[in-house]
Amino acid sequence: MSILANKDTRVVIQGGQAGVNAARRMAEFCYLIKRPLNVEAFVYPPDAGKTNEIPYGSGLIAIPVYKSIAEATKHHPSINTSLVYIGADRAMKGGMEALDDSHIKVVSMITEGVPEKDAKLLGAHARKLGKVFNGPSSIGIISAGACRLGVIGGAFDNLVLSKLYREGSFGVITKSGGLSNEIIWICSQFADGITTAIGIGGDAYPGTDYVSYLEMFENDPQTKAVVIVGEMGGDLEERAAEWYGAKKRRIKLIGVVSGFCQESLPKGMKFGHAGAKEGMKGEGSARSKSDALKKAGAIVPPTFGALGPVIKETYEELLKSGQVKPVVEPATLPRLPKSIEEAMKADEVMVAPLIRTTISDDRGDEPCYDGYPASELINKGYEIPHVIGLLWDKRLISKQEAEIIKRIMMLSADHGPCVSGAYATILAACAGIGLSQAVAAGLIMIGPRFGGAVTDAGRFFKYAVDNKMAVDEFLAYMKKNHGPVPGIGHRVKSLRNPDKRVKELVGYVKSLNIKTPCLDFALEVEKVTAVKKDNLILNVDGTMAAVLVDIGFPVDSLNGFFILSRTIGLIGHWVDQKRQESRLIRLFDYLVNYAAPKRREVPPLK
Ligand code: Q5B
Repeated sequence: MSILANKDTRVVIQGGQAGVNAARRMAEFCYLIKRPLNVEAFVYPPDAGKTNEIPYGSGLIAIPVYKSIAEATKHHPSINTSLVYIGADRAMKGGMEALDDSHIKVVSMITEGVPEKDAKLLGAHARKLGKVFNGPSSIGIISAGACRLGVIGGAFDNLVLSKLYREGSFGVITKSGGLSNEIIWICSQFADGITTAIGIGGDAYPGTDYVSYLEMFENDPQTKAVVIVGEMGGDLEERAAEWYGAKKRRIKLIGVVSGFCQESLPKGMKFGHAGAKEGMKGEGSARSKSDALKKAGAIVPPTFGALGPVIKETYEELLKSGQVKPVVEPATLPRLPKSIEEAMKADEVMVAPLIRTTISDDRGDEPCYDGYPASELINKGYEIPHVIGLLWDKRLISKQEAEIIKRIMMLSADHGPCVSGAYATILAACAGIGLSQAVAAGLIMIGPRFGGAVTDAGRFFKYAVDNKMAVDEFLAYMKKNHGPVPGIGHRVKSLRNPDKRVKELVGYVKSLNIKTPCLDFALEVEKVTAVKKDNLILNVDGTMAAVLVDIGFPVDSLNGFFILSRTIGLIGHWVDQKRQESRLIRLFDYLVNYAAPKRREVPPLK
């Protein structure tokens, strides 16, 4: 048996992420005791309609989130308990909502910092309704082998060490969350463990006092002794002593009160818990509380360190009298599955990686490009072209190569609003499309005719050079096997209207006196094609391609140079339209050649 939380406890958690974390802890306990998850629902209006995924063993359980307690209990009528983990300002409203629901009998509140007047109202309301309000600032309630409500008990390993997978004979009531785990552990090491442990919270006005819980333990035949851990301030311990001494009780009471240090400290010291206030004129002090407990017949160890031996002594007496039987521990216990990260750290699994990268790594404090920390590259004077070199070709390019790339990018960053890419981005911007999608619309235009001929131009010029082809031979080969020569031809540029970008780039590269076999070949091709038709010049794609192949960039990366630099222009066009608050574009009829059939009658349907 157990009190407050048992195998029939079905929980609604009022709270967001903090509540989800509590549910995870509760699921770990359910997994340990091989019972289904006892959390049925969440109430958290901002996430209503969604589900929270709670890990259980190696799986995930989807728990629905509702707007209100009424909605949660309507869909899950077996809910009888609420765990409240919402902000202190909303805690009273949430607690009241739970108390007022006819399904709910126990409300435990983890929330800290709840105003004292709210806590008093919640406690009084629960008493009026004959329900239990535990907390605020309560770590929760745990019944060994049956139910965990809240985060009490600590991590999974601690649950096992504290033997919470099966019932013992000791009840525990504490104000302190941290101490509750310690006392549970002591009961499991010096005796046979706990039945139920309750954190009542360290606030000045806990919703339920020791006496109410002592009554419940007195009526629970499995609980043979109860350990209460009190602290100075208030009169909960005195009232517990009064209750215990009032008549012969079935349970043994072991009491320990912290705060003797107060006697050696200057007056007016503040202590951790809001409820741990200095006693007036010796009343409410640790000593007077301990004396009251002793006088009532409770077992009071002289120091905190003597608590374990006292519990042990009590347990041995219970054994001797036959009130408890020695426990036989289960041979095996469920083990919480490790996460992949944990298992890998322990060298227990080998995972075949899903992807392989050879260019960058961000697992340290900053990204490393091909091994070089970004900040070090900056501080040593490297620039964007060097980053391109590292990420696209895995090499630290020279100053000269970087200068060529910088110029390529500057020359191809934009070519006005009329080219396919910019026009597409402008159309999208005017239709109200966002930056990334509008730029993507422009980028989609980059292909074999517009801007995306760089890679193929590089590939074929390189093929010709590698195979020592003559220009005529190359043109015949292209005509027969591939069609128009990529990198040759322009819609508006021609011998009469030369492309200054091409002249600029060729002029600069030639001035460097480096070997440029591809560029030389491309210029020879232009000499032949431009004679046939004056717009069949070496275009910007072809020039970039030839130069980049000459400085050693891999052919497959070449379109990237146009894509990267033209993205600068596309962003500019989007921002420009946005700045002007441009209206939706609709094509004028006079710009369309309507070659469709004239209007005619639709024949009857056959
Ligand atoms: N003919 C660029 O053509 C264009 C030929 C050819 C042999 C060729 C065309 C082409 C290869 C792809 C290329 C990049 C489609 C261009 C760029 C960036 C830009 C853009 C901007 C910027 C233009 C008419 C006659 C036909 C064709 C023949 C054409 N090209 N023969 N080799 N390469 N080039 N693209 O003027 O006998 O009449 O049937 O595909 O390199 O995109 O500023 O606008 O920065 O944004 O529309 O500079 O050259 O001519 O296709 O009607 O052809 O010429 O076979 O012969 P057009 P088409 P025929 S730079």
